[in-house]
Amino acid sequence: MLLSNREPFTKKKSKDGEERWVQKAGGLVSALTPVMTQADGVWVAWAPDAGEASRAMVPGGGEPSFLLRSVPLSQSEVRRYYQGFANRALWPLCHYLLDRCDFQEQDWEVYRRVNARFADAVAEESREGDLVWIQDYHFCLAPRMVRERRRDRGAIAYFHHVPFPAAQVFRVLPWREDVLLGLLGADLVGFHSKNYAKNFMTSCADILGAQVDEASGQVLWQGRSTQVGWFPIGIDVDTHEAIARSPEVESQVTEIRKKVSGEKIILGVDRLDYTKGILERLYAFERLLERNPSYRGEVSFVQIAVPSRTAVEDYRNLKRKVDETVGRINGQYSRLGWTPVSYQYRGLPKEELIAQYRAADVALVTPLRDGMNLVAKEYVACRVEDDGVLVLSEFTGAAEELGRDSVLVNPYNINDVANALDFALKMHPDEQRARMRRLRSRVALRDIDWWLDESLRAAQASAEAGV
Ligand code: ADQ
Repeated sequence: MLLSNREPFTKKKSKDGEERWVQKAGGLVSALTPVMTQADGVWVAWAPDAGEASRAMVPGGGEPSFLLRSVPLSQSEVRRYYQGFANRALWPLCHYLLDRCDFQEQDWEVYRRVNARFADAVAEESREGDLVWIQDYHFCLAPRMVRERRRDRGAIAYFHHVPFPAAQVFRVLPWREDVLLGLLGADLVGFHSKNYAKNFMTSCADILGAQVDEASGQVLWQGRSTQVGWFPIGIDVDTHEAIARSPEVESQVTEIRKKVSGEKIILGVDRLDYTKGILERLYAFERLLERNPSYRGEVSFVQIAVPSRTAVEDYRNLKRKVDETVGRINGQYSRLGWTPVSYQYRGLPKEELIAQYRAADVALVTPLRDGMNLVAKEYVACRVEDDGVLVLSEFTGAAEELGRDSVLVNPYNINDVANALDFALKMHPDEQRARMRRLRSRVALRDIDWWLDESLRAAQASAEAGV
């Protein structure tokens, strides 16, 4: 049984006027759908468009299906729980951006209420012995709430998709004890990296006074023990590779190369989020052009940003600043037949995105902080000819696995990123190939199925250990 903020399927009206459930894009949803159907599972999630709670077999229509239990939220709940506490308090806090945190008592109260509502739905739907797997920072309080509401002793696992900050940073949160106690309601708390797991355990020891055994990952609090582990999430490597090799993508790559005016392409792909370092990245590209006139007319930077959290003011401000910065760079450096920055503010269909990955000589992945960052792994998986260079922020979870063969940068250091771009653009094809081969084998080793198997096995084991 699964609990996530986003629903895995949405209802869409087709041309014939009939309503159908359509699977949402994303690796997690495609990996979990077969698991859920096989286990005859239940997925509980927020229904942004639904007026009332609903239960439906998805996708239905004779296909293998599972039960989707949708929980509706009022507009003011969305404002306080989702845009408020989740995205204006926990999100910036976990990404070390304290000046963006806005801690509102009322947001917290609604976050607590909404977590309880979801926990009620989980308890109602769960059957004897079901494993309940809770996803992400929207539901930090749910593990304990589910435990309190369930009569049987099925396992409860939680996975944190964003970084868990250093204890000194986490301490800033006014409701730090409640959040830790909420998480400790789980049998297993999972993170992307050893470092995040350590930060969480240190916070439990420092803030709660819990007994922690870092080596075995056990946190003991009031007679109950929680297992803490790290499971770096992966992507569906086989599908990415297969699409990357398809003739349709091949012809799209030719089109992209024709359209983009420079000889070489640098690519950025992100949700438009201040944690992704898009502005800083633009400044670095500007610095590259400023210092190296030979790149003018030769190199183009393609930034594709999918709109995100547009109801939150910080995100609207960021969009304005990105628009202005792109305008400034293009205004200063464009010449006949060459535009330095090609900026697209939209989500791309999977095939088109993969064609962009294939067309790019350099991927510039420079978040200020990122739990994992799947774009880095997708770029690598799509480089089926073993060429291309990944420039990667040292503050991503992905840097733990891919740091060695990418060009690692401090995204706050504009000169460092500009130098890294110069280095990447000049890298000899033999070196590119050697690095990319190693990166590709590392991404293939821990794909999405590996993550799923490891996480589920650890969840069962922690429950069986009776911790
Ligand atoms: P996100 O912050 O959303 O995820 P990321 O891991 O990069 O960040 O995943 C973004 C996904 O959206 C990728 O699959 C990417 O292909 C897609 N995407 C981005 N821009 C797009 C565009 N313009 N068009 C189409 N698709 C686009 C959170 C955490 C991450 C963690 C993941 C998974 O913040 O740190 O890696 O969850 O745990």
